[in-house]
Amino acid sequence: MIKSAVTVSLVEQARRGPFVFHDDLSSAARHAAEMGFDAIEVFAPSAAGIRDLPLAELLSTHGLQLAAVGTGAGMVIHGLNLCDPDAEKRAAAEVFIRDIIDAGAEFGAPAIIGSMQGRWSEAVPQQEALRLLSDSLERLGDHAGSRGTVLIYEPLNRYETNLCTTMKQGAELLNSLSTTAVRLLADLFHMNIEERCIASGLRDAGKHLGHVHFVDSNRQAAGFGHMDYGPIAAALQETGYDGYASAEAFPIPDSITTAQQTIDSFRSVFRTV
Ligand code: LER
Ligand code: MN
Repeated sequence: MIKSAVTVSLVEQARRGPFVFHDDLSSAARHAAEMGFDAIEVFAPSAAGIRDLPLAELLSTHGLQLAAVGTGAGMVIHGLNLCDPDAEKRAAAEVFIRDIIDAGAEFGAPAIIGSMQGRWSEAVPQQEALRLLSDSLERLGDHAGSRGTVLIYEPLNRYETNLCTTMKQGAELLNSLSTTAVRLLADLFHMNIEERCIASGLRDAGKHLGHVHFVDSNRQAAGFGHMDYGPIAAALQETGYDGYASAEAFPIPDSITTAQQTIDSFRSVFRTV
């Protein structure tokens, strides 16, 4: 059965980012639990930032799981990514992600690589960048596997990466790896921009699917845009997906309204099929 989650950002530099709750983990966890979410997804400044949180206590008090941890702070705070022309910066990006894999694994949660994948450029042409990304996914995937978890790779829309923008490209990339511990993240906002058909894109991801960012066409809460969720729920059910549908949406008009709208939509989309 698909489970519900809601995002919480603790990164000052991502204050305007698409996260439902910002800054206050304790209040976010309380609201998430009161509304009936199964889990929270945490976007923290670093691995140390995750370990400094009273996460174990909050999860236990509120009966929540940790759905996933983001790694994008490496990009937004330190400007790191896996396709940087500078080998030292690429290595630092990998260390940053590996540490977050370890911190998440302590709670059974996978880490997500989204913006940290970077992009190809004149300095690092397409084939070279894809090779760098594959090599990092091999190493980091194996590392996640050794910690009893998986690594989640997120294709992004064309304005945020030029590496993999569709689920088909993501699935091909994962098929080319020898590690079996990398999964795809289907973010419905990115898919709405890039896929010919969102349901077909989810079928392209198929067995590789490991996480879903549940959001509407305009990055607002599910139900506040023009996404057609019927075919999406049917495709997810067809692929046997039983991971999280995690709300990664702007807090418009505010966090609580966005979270409540999301859980209402989650119930009508996933609890009636
Ligand atoms: C990360 O999950 C993502 O989807 C990015 O577009 C957010 O900035
Ligand atoms: Mn996303």
